[in-house]
Amino acid sequence: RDLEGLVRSALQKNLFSLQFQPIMSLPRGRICGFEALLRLTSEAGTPVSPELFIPVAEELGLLPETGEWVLNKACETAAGWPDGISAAVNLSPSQFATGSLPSQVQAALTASGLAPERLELEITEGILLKDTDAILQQLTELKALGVTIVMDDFGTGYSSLSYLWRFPFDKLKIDRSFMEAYSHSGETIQQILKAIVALGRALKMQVTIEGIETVFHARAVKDLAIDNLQGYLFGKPMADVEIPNAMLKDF
Ligand code: G
Ligand code: G
Ligand code: MN
Ligand code: NA
Repeated sequence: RDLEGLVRSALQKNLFSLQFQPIMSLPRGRICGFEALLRLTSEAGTPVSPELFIPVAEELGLLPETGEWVLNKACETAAGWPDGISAAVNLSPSQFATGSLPSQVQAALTASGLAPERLELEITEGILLKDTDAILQQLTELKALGVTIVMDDFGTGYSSLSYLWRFPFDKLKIDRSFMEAYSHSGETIQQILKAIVALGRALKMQVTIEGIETVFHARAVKDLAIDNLQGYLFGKPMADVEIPNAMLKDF
């Protein structure tokens, strides 16, 4: 297939890029970081959706290498931001398969000079389904580097709760499907979010809600004592050069 060829040649042809979406910290409502999101643009200039190319890259076994590129690029970019602003990087299951992820992360930090406290690693529960011991070992090594481990898309999937005590997460990122349902099931969603925040607090984990698209959404979560918010209301993913200077202030 065409897409396969494109994905295969993308690193070599320099067709990958990163966009960065702001993450807000509460209660002050300041930007405390950006999530790095991988983008692929064909040689003809057509953007390819990550929902299409990431699974293909994963199938082709190219994600460990691509993921290493993402780590290096994200750290290098973030090192150019003020000290108070961190970068969040998404990791895929296959990046854990080689066992070299902790040394890759260490290398990306060293090469960029980025302080480990300014790097967050987002993983979904899909990562945790297989080879539990090997994953746990690597997460423990990663934590020892001083980076933050985030459980992404929390609340979806099958058994998120059992992962909470088995793995050393610092932060829960509540899946945006909850905010999507807010307009028609607001009362129920409020109660679920309250319970998740209480759970996070009890486990000494920070809590992020994503998918905040409107002022209505922001108001809905205002009293929940959430640590971080993310969504189109605060900013869409953008290239580093497009980030307004006002967003890159050191507080
Ligand atoms: O912007 P958005 O459409 O980028 O992202 C779609 C999906 O792709 C999300 O689930 C997101 O987590 C994932 N994604 C984006 N960038 C990366 C990346 O660098 N690595 C991995 N593994 N997933 C990513
Ligand atoms: O799975 P993950 O949380 O890493 O997914 C990140 C994806 O979510 C990216 O595709 C990003 O573009 C998308 N995204 C970020 N904020 C919003 C939002 O407010 N609404 C919607 N629909 N998608 C969002
Ligand atoms: Mn994410
Ligand atoms: Na998510």
